[in-house]
Amino acid sequence: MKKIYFLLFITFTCMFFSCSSDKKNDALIITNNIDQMVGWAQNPSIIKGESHSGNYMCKVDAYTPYSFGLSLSSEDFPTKKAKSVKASVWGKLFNQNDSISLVVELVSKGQFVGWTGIAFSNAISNTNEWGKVEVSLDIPKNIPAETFLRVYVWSTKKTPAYGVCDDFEISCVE
Ligand SMILES: [Ca+2]
Repeated sequence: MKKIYFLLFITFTCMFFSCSSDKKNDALIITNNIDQMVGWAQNPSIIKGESHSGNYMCKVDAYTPYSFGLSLSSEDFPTKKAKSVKASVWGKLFNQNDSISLVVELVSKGQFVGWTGIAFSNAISNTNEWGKVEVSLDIPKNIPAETFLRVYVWSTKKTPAYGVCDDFEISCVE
């Protein structure tokens, strides 16, 4: 049931990610600084504090394991042309052992078409400092219709793990 709530939630909230098209490289670039969400979406992941940009960011912890995230239909991103998806987010850990990851996945009718994740602890050198977390996922050829691209931050274990993130950027590379 939690998974269903999560899917409904990100389906709704993904509308608020900003999309732009880089005509020079013909790449789709999607960004979200979380501040643009304030007043538009109520989400337990969004908190006010010492964010990377503006005043707002997302948290993940044992009670809110999934951050605010992107869920974009294949109709709205260039799956036929794109060879890979690059995603980045600025993250902060308060305990280097906490298991928090940036995840990029392609899902069609409940089945994973592609999945990758990178642990914050592998990308951020120092606790209590912002660091850029980046990951890339190759897009398989001939992916099924009704595939969704999802990007989110995940507190991967049920043990208490607290981290924050801000300023998502997702691009489809042709
Ligand atoms: Ca922000």
